[in-house]
Amino acid sequence: MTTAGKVIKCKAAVLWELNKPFSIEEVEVAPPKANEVRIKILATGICRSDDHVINGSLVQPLPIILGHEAAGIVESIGEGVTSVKPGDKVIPLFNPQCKKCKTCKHPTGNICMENDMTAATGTLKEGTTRFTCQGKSIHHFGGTSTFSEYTVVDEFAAVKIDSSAPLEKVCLIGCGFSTGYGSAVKVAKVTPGSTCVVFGLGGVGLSVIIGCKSAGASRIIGVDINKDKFAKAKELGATECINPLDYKKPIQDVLVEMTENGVDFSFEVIGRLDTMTAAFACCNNAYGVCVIVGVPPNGQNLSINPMLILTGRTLKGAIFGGFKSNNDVPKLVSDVLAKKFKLDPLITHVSSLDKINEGFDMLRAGKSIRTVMTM
Ligand code: CND
Ligand code: ZN
Repeated sequence: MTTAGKVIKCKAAVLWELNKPFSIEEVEVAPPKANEVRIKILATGICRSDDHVINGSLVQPLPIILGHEAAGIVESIGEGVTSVKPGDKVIPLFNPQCKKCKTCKHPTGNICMENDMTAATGTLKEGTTRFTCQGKSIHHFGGTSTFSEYTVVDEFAAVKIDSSAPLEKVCLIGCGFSTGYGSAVKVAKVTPGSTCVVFGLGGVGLSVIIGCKSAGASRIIGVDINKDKFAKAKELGATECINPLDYKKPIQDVLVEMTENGVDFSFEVIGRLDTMTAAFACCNNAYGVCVIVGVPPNGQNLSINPMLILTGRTLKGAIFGGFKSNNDVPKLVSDVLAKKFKLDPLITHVSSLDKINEGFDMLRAGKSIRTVMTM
């Protein structure tokens, strides 16, 4: 029996209020309107950015269905959709690529002007939501909302991937892996023989390490206050790991001493102002490049002495590893299939949507890297 054109009732995790657990609810998912795609989500990862919404660091309209790191199969398409068809394997794109806006036409810019992160409306482009629960309209998150068995996205926010891709693994290409890997290879442009430091050894930080290693860095220093993260970081390419709590001096001073006047490339992959300041200060004064990857707390400012910039350091940042998502996501999936890199070490737990709150508790307790919920 086809579901196309009909409302689908399914399970979703709804966030009704900040700092509260998700409620597993039966939601109604309306059929896709013109230029929209309804997707059956088969696997979705838990990323710290979702948690930033729960704790208010990343401001979004409530109630909302979070989740932005996923893979699924197209269930039905709205009028005018040409890039995907029912049955295609797809990855939803929280940082979409419409290919028509000024940013998409720029050779490197990747914050498509159709994105719903920078000024979140919580709706699709048409201006309304496709989710209803208990008679209330529920917002979309980043145009993806993957903590639901079915979701609807704008056509520009879904991309077809290889039909043989294992969805329970490549879902990480929807955010964590691509963000970290791209931050190293595409944003920082890590060079062979260089020294890198990565602050924060979660799923995104470890993916930065994978990128630094593949770019030929000879020294990769991991920094984390949770030493349980060190073994995996070393397995993936960190040459040494340090814990700021083991030193009396500020960690940037320790790093500058360890590396003879600072590192070539530093990455902040936590989302804190103090570690952003440290990451910037520990890169070489003449040519160091610092990349901000972590999502900072809402409405706060960094205070930086301009002298740090004047001598030649570069401070930059990127969403989604600087990748143009529609172009690059299918290639990254093919790279996984070609065994260019492995996603398995990043997946520490496989779970289900019913256990979403336990999954977030594990992330907060520092006990998981990525939990992938399969449906
Ligand atoms: P996760 O929580 O798994 O990792 C963060 C790591 O930082 C943990 O291992 C912590 O122990 C460590 N940590 C916390 N505080 C400190 C500290 N003071 N000093 C040193 N280490 C510390 O998070 P994740 O890997 O999922 O995400 C990391 C950040 O990246 C987070 O801010 C998330 O929102 C952001 C992000 C950005 C983008 C993007 O497009 N730029 C995409 N996804 C996630
Ligand atoms: Zn993310």
